[in-house]
Amino acid sequence: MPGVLELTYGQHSTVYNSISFALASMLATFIFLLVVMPRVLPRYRQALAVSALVCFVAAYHYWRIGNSFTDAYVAVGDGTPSVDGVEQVYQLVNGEGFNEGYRYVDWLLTVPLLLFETIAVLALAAMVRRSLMMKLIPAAFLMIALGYPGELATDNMTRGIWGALSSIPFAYILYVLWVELGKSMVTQPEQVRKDLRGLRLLLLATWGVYPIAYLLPQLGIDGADSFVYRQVGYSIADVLAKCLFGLLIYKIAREKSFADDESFAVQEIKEAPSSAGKTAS
Ligand SMILES: *C/C=C(C)/C=C/C=C(C)/C=C/C1=C(C)CCCC1(C)C
Repeated sequence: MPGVLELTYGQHSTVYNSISFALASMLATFIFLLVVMPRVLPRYRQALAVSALVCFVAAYHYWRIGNSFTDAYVAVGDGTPSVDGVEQVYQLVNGEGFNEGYRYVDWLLTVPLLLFETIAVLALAAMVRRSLMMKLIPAAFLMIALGYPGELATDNMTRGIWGALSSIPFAYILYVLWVELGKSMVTQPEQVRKDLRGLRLLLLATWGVYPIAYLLPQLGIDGADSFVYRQVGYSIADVLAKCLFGLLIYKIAREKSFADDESFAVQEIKEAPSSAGKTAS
């Protein structure tokens, strides 16, 4: 799949920088989540560990995506934005082009893990958790597998059909999560309930970016612009859906740790340095 044949200097750096930003965010969040793991009760550590894993897997793939991008497009000229008044361009040099496959492999791994961490932080009964995962994971696989052929397609018709098919399991996942998070909110302390509401909105808002970025050609944005917006859209959505989401999972896990076990809060205050007292956030 040759893809876009030429990028301007500005387009090239926009994509390059968004990939680099995503890679840095994933690595930083990965380390942060590992470091703060002891700050929640053991029953919530699995959610943080999985969240950290998501960021690690995504960081690895962003590194591969970055390499694929710099290998695929090479500057024509001496590397400055403008050569003899003519704007520098980057041209596709190899037949295989930029490999969009890394993103799909990444989603195939990270989307089920994100669903898992969301369910894990709720600390539901084992039976409920199991039945939820049995619904959500196959739907996630189906959503991504059905999207991929359309991503490779060069005509809008084929892209649209696969996109529409992929949207069916997508809608199902959002529906199940929305209802299930709603149900579990009833039994949560006030602050946790607020954060779960935020988590649900963040999920809806960020996951919604993917199909929009995918369907840009259908919305009349074509060629290199469509490629650039899509790469930036996917990258920003990934940072919000994995890093920010992971931080929110941590916040909820911490609040639930305090709510579940008073002695946990007391112990934290004792261990804190002199300015204790207001350590509970
Ligand atoms: C960390 C990565 C995440 C959360 C990826 C999520 C990806 C999606 C929700 C993708 C959805 C798609 C559709 C609903 C239709 C078009 C094809 C996809 C795969 C882009």
